[in-house]
Amino acid sequence: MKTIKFYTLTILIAVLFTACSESNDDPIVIDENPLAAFNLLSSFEANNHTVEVYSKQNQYTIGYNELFFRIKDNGTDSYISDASLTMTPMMHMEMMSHSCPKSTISNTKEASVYKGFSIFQMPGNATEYWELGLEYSFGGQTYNLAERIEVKAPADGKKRVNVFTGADENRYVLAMMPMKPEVAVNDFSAMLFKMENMMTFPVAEGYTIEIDPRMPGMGNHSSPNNQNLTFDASNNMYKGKLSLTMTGYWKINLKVKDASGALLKGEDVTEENEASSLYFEMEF
Ligand SMILES: [Cu+2]
Repeated sequence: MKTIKFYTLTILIAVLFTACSESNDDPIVIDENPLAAFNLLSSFEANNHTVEVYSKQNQYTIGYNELFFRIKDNGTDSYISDASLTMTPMMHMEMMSHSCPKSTISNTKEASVYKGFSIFQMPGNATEYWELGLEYSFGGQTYNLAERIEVKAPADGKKRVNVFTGADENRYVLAMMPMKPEVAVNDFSAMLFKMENMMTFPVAEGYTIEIDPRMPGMGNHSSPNNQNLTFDASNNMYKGKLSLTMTGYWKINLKVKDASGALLKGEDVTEENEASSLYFEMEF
């Protein structure tokens, strides 16, 4: 969103600048794509429309993916405003199919740009693949498409999503929110979903996610002033503070407790146990 706003501002400044400078004969090229700063991940042809999917990332990645959508009417070559969209990512595995945690798709300040997120739990492979289903409506009509997408492990191989069975026998998906780690006490957030069935992943509310960041390469030392992640109902996220005292490889050991304080998954880091079975990783 910030990038979109920034982009609108850039156009405005460009227009103002053109208006004020008479001596400049060079044509000012203004790219009209409000998503020009993002990566085009997919361009689906269906129903005489082109549906484009953009992301800050350059691939569909395991973990949290913020996605932006545009729908072009191929007949008029114009982008559709005020459409409503829903997405259904499906992974077709050899023995079964399942979806993943995902958001509704909402409008942005750009009338022809829509956004949402999807949290892929696993990558595709040679025989098992993800398909992105989209249903969209405008002008009183509803259209559908479903196209294969490539979901890959992140280029750095770091773990940003955990799928686990809790002590309550429920299945959960825990995803780290994207962040730029710094040597500082960082804002740190995650999303936690309960797997109700293969298709339904409601937000798990009111839990606690305890964090214990460690540097395994340096005697497994920790850091001071961390804050466990607690639920923020305003955006369905778990928020806390992650203290990183130096650059390098960090393992963020995790413990998830339910609303009553009962431990669902994860272990303490001790002399005998160097890591929790539940963790995120980062290196910077
Ligand atoms: Cu799968």
